[in-house]
Amino acid sequence: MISPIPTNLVLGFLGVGKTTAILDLLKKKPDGEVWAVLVNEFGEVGIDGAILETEGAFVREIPGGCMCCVAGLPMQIGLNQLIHKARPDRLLIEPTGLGHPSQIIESLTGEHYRDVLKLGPVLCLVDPRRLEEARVLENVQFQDQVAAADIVVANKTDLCEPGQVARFDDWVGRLQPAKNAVFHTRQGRMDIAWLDGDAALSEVGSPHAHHHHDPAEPTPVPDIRDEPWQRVSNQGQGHFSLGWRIHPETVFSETALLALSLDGRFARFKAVVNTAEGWRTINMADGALSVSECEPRDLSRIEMISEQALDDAELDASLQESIGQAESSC
Ligand SMILES: Nc1nc2c(ncn2[C@@H]2O[C@H](COP(=O)(O)OP(=O)(O)OP(=O)(O)O)[C@@H](O)[C@H]2O)c(=O)[nH]1
Ligand SMILES: [Mg+2]
Repeated sequence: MISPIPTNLVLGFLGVGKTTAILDLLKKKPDGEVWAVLVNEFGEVGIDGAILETEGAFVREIPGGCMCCVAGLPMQIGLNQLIHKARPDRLLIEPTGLGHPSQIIESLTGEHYRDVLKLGPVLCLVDPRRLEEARVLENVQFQDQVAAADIVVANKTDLCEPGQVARFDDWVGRLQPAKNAVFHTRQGRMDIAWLDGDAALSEVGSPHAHHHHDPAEPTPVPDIRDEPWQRVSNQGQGHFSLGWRIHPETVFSETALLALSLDGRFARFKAVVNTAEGWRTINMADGALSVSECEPRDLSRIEMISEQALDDAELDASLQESIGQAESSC
């Protein structure tokens, strides 16, 4: 009989720093332990999995919408395969920032996983600056994430004014029921001790927040050699995503991609791409851009998320142009 796997959810709104926090936790993993990560993305392409693989954990992605909405089979299959393959000492789960964690928690603590997983404290990252936006405070997914959390962590405090952190403290202090713990951090730095303990498992269901879609059959992904330029889109929860899987030998201009990523229409821009300057991870959230070198991958992945419908043809053309620029600069 295998003992249940300690499991933690890392919640938070789009771009708040969940993947950064998980990468940081993986760096602090005790030697000899095997950790696994299940990452669920709103976009169809899935970038975070490719980013997380670098830290030596077993990673499984569920792209294409909130995992509670695409749930049922894809989530169960993904999770079962991950557990079977990794036999992990700990499981970390990053649901999409545009998702509904109450439903995920229900599945993870339900009959199917009761003897397999032991749900520990649920962590929720919050960017204190976003508490100034009424549309964030009123957003049902955000409210659901906060309600589901045992521990609330203010992240990106390096970008906050002191008053914004003080307002976060005031807001979090007024939440009912009170949270087990509240922390401030930057770059998603967390203490692995926060992962131990029990989840409070408060009643977090908010039926008005939740519209179940019929789980669609997952579409098989074509081989990149047969289709070297694949474009996929998704929409829901007031957001639109447009993503590309591209043959690894297609070389982009880094400068042109960075300029494109700062297009004001995007709430998020993420990419793991081959550029004339080498392989790069590009990450844009709230107008802030970060770029880092990375190892070559099996293919380039690019994803854009916006609150407005995106023009597929126009953005496709912009990407094509940034290949031309790489070629002409060589
Ligand atoms: N300045 C600053 N940047 C941060 C901090 N935490 C994360 N970032 C940056 O914010 C961007 C988004 O971080 P991610 O970790 O990808 O955020 P996420 O919540 O996983 O994003 P989604 O999965 O798309 O919802 C990246 O460019 C990070 O480098 C922080 O504390 N300070
Ligand atoms: Mg992420």
